[in-house]
Amino acid sequence: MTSSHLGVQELNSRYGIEGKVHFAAGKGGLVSVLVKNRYASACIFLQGAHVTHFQPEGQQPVLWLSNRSAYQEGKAIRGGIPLCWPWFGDHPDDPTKPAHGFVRTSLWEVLETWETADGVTLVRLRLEDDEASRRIWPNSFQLELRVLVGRSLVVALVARNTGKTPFPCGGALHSYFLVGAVESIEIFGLDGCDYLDKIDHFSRGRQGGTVRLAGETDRIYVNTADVCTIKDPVLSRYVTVAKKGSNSTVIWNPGPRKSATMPDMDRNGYRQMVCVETANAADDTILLPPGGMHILQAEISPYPK
Ligand code: TA6
Repeated sequence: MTSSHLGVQELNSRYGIEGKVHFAAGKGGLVSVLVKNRYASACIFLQGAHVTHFQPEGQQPVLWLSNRSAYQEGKAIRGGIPLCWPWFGDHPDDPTKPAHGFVRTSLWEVLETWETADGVTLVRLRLEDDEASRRIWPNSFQLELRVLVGRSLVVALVARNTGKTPFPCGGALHSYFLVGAVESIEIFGLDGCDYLDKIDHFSRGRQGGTVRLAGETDRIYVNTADVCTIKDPVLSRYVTVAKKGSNSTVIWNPGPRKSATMPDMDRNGYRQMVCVETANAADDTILLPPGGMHILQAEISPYPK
């Protein structure tokens, strides 16, 4: 029996770490793993291997999480770090397939929990293809999510092609960040980068200077591996998003109009969040050969002023 079908009691007996790592049936009965160590606390739902919370000791939460999210099987949680894989956005050819792929609503299994000598917590989760996934996407794969909870949060999505034919491998760590007021933040690291503007028919633009958001913003910055930094004067902090294995960075905020149409978002929820997503989208999607492996990693570090 894989651990994704284990009950909470069995998960705690196999993978719990006294006072540090605990499994519980969370909202909607969805099982989550709660991490608390000397540096921070975090929460990861087994559905979607979805990190929903990361809060360093003595600081504000770093990730934004909607208080109207549906916590039900098969429905993506709004906020935190949804995993978009094997494609980002709408399926390139078939609009009937789920946006952002299918792994963020799949049930992942626990591989390992572990504490390093200096008290950082590691959680490893796995997902493999099955009949259900092959009906949506006819490829054999193995995914592993590695989460390191310390002063920073490291999230690494390791994808392996376990089949006999190459497959296109796109996706994103679709990170939602808590901000004091979205209209007051600046995002450094994308100056001079080209982007595709989703709200203007994916027209191509070029970023001049820092990114400021006024109203709905939905841009795929392409061919950039740079670190992004969110400067938040209201919460008096910087948050850096350093990445590996990613050539796209997506910046998204739904703005008031779109936010009002989203059932799992407060009317004004958009004001306290911004997505800075570690992605491979559009032309940055890679072709993963049989036996190939790709790691998509974000290291999220808050720096209170
Ligand atoms: O990453 C930005 C985006 O592609 C937006 O266009 C918006 O659709 C957002 O993702 C959220 O998508 P979701 O399927 O989670 O509602």
